[in-house]
Amino acid sequence: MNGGIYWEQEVETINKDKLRLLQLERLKNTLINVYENVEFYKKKFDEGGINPYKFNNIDEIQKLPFTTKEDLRDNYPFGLFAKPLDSIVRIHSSSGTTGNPTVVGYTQKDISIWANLIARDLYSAGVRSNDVIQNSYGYGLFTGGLGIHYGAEKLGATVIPVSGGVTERQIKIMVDFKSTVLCCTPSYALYIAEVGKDLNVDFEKLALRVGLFGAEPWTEEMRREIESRLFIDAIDIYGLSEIIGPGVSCECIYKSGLHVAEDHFYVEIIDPITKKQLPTGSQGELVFTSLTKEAFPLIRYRTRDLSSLNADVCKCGRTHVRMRKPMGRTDDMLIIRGVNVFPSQIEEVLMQVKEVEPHYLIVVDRVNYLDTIELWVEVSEDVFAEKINDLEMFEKTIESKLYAVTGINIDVKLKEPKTIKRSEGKAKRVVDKRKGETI
Ligand code: DLL
Repeated sequence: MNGGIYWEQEVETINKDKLRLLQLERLKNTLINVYENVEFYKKKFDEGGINPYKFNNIDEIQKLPFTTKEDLRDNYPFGLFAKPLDSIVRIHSSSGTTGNPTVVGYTQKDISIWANLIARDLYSAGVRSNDVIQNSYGYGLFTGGLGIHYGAEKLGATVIPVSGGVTERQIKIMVDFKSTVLCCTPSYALYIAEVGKDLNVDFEKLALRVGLFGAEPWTEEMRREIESRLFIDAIDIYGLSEIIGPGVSCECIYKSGLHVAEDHFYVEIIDPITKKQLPTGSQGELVFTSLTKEAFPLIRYRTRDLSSLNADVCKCGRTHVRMRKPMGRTDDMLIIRGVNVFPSQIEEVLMQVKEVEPHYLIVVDRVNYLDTIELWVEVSEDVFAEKINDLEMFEKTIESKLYAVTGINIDVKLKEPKTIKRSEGKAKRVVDKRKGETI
């Protein structure tokens, strides 16, 4: 099965026609599964005049109804499960910000497909069975910890199930156990780098050589920061609990888009307003249909994540479509005095300013009926000591760079080193006081 550059060469390099046939077969089974076992879909299909037994053309997927996060919440906790609880072997859940949490379930077969997908991702990122994987994603209801764990074992690598947090211990383990691979959120990777530096760890001399980072948006600039601080290759891995968890897509060593596991998930990009499918290459909202999931199959799930697709064959030879690094979620978009801005646009600008640290917080408020936006960012220690008098001018310089990219006036507040809260999991980059959020 392995030994070369692919974990499963045949399916990773499958030609498009064969892939479409495979997807159609699997989609047909999925449609019948949801029609027969999930009341919600039976009702939707009947209302829409969809006969799952006669579905014969993959392009007709566009006629199928969407599934949204609200549908999941309305059917909390097990209403969308297509299998009875006695064949479900695992449950995960993600809390989100409002309403009921999202609950997802897996059969034994689902778990084994998921583990294989993660093994495939790790392999494509250059990880092998002789690697030592420090898994610093949180273990528990979050899919990151256990998802990566089972895949790493499937690959035959050595897994250290350290979970997130207790950062000094992370560093000690990394040094003593000679971890070669780090898996965690990109913001936590930066925090690990910072704590390591304070402890005088020379990352260049460590065995660590690659990281698989995901679960939150991160820019190319952030990648460069992580790579240069930890002396590793930083690979992007994407996924969401609703679809499976991590492993929906992942970069290969060429880091030029994330290969979607198209043999298990059918991907579309839609315009979030008109809900129409967009041609390959356009930016829009990612929509996934699971093709092999037994316990929790979803049809046309609207992720709210924004990206675009590239159908060209990658340099690595894999044929599965690649998605661009997600730039954020539709619901992350801030509307400031009528202008739309994404936190990732702000991050991109910020990471190019070498005197500041990659730790920031965006604070949005409304004062006298007018939106205000502040960007809190830490200056690096030497700059803080040296240029304490020039800080105001420095703030103005960053403000004009931000204006050039976003078109809005962002009030930059330089903060003393190590004063902005660090994250051990998903970073919270925005505090929107207009919504009653507090710092
Ligand atoms: O975050 C699964 C995961 C774990 C992915 C570990 C990668 C690594 P949820 O908690 O359900 O699942 O959150 C899913 O996180 O819809 C995106 O908005 C965001 N997200 C996940 N990966 C990326 C990424 C896990 N690589 C939500 N880039 C998704 C940008 C990401 N956003």
